[in-house]
Amino acid sequence: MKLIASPTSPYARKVRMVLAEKNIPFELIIDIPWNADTDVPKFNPLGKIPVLVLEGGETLYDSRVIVEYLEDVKPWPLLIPVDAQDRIAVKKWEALADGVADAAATIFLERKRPEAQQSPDWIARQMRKIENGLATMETSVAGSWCAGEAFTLADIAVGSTLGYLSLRFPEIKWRETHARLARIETALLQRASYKDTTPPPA
Ligand SMILES: N[C@@H](CCC(=O)N[C@@H](CS)C(=O)NCC(=O)O)C(=O)O
Repeated sequence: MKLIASPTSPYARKVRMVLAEKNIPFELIIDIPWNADTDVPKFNPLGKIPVLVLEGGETLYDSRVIVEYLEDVKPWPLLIPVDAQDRIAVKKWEALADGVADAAATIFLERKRPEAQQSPDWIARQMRKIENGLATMETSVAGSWCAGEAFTLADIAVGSTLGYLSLRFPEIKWRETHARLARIETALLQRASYKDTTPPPA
């Protein structure tokens, strides 16, 4: 299978980490969806990465669908709990982490526009999502890992988003203000799946 991704996308990093944790072989195709010559719309009508291309040519998106698919294909190591309540808790973590990444990516794009066209109110609204999201994550950490004592997709999603914040918003010193999240990231840094998917410096 092939994964179409960019090196900096937190959503693609989430999928790459799941593939690495499950030791599933894949070919990484780097394609930046913002480039004029991108092929991403040929694989995803929404023009977004990540896209997983299966052996028969079928394409899967978005990252949440892809990680569900990978869990089905190779359930071990288990990253999404089987128990319904635990499963929903982990998926909620994923939604929160992805939502913070969405807000961060929105600000990143807004700041690329000519200064006169940028909306400070819009940026402030997105920044509140980041701050509130981080605060909720911090108080929700339930044990050694985000969702309790087991390493799950929750930690992968949170780590991908924290890594993206460090890349694009180094001024948000989340490590200094969110001790539990800092502890989670320190633990993630022990794992090859996280270390090997570190985005290149901005
Ligand atoms: N919800 C999607 C978000 C994917 C996404 O927004 N990817 C960005 C890159 S980080 C993208 O491809 N943007 C291109 C565009 O919006 O046209 C997922 O989880 O896969």
